[in-house]
Amino acid sequence: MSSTTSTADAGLIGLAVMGQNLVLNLADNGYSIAVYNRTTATTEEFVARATDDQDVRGTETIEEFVAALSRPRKIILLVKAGEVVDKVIDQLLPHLEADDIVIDGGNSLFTDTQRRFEALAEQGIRYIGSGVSGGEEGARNGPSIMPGGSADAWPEVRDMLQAISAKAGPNDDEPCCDWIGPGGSGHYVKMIHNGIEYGDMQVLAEAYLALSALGNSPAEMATIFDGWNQGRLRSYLVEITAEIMAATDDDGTPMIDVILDAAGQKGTGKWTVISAMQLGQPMMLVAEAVGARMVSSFVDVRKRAAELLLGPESVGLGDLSVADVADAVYAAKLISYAQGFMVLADASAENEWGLDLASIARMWRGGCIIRAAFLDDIAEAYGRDANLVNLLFDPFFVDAVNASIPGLRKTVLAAAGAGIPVPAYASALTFFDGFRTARGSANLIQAQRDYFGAHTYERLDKPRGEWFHTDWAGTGGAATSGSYSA
Ligand code: NBP
Repeated sequence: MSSTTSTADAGLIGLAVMGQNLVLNLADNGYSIAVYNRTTATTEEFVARATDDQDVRGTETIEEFVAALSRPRKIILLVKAGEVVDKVIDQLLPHLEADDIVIDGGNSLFTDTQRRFEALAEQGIRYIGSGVSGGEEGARNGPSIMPGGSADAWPEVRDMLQAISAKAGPNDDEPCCDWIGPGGSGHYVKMIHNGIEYGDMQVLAEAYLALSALGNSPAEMATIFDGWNQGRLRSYLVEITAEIMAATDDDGTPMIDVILDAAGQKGTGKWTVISAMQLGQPMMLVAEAVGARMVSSFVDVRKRAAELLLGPESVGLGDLSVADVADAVYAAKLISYAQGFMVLADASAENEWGLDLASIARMWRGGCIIRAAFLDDIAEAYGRDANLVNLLFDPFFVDAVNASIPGLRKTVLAAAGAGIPVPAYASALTFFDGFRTARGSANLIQAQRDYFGAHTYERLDKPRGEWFHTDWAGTGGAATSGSYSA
């Protein structure tokens, strides 16, 4: 299809919504790009729409595509995540040479990326698994890009990826793209981003329920969310929520009132929670967000339950105010991000990735769905102390969470009393109260475990690491179950 004789700077496979927009972004930044798509008609149609100053070159076969690229080749994949990525890599491999660079920009599971990174390294091919966040608009105008994998490939693709990424910072000139780490770490960080995104959305959905119960119309909520977007809650999701509340259908009905309340999900929230659980990290707000989407999808069952199951007699919210709900949103977000960064820190240690948490917070300040003013605060906290044990221990966050927790507590109490489900808020509050309780109730759990399974326990009056067993019922012996752990 192309008549250009020089080779292209880079190539991209997969011309659906993300691929097309990323190519246009690359072309606008002065890169010549060869493109290939399984369905050739899509390639033809796309290339025909490129303007004269966008150097986009269509190819019809993988062979033609690979031959169109400068060496070492830089090939971005934006195909459907899963086995399609493996299929496309298998098609490419016979035509690639040592040192070529393959960049998977899709939402691949990080363990798949780790496997592909290792398999391609054996053949001398460098592999980068890179999360790209920001959807269609981000891909076109500047996404947040989270690349990880073959470190020696980074200097060769850095300029290109940073050129097309979003920019943030005081002068809007700091790229929201930096090296994440080895193996599957880039896709891991993108997965955690998506998990946090689930949490942020649920936190706002619960604010919508509470604000509705306080008697606010969608138009009034548009004003409230817009107000929130001018202060500490300033973020892309609050901004679009204000716009959604203001939008009306053709007949003037608020759009929010005509949309079925059954949420979809593609799996990254679930993956996040599974990974957090495997690490032993309680990323519970996101777990509740995933669960809430699941409950929402039981549309018919919920209708039946609404007929059978009783709520409280009073549905009033007492003296709950809009300001309390704003505090609930803020406190829940602080706790959710603290949980997310606990997971990142643990995953980094477990996998020896050396993640730079301040750099990750900076990368999320622009282009991506969770971009928000307070990511600056997170970056500053990890800038002050890279080994911060917990985000909530940073002086800024200590003050911020202590000041907003009363509003969260009041919102959870009021919602529980009125029978309004606020799983993310309740989970955040429960985590907060558990986290700040120096002596909790797990002594009973340990006693129970020792009673029925001889799992042993530690004592307050003995050093940590010394294990004891009691013959609780007088029917057991001294044998313990030291090797058994759940
Ligand atoms: P899709 O995820 O819908 O994938 C469509 C692309 O995959 C098309 O180019 C299609 O070619 C190609 N493809 C398929 Br399907 N099967 C193929 C096969 N067997 N061999 C070769 N190509 C095949 O596209 P998308 O929504 O642009 O997303 C691309 C990636 O970016 C995904 O991993 C996605 O999860 C991720 N992502 C998407 C968004 C978003 O907002 N959409 C945001 C962030 C990340 P065809 O034209 O021939 O069918």
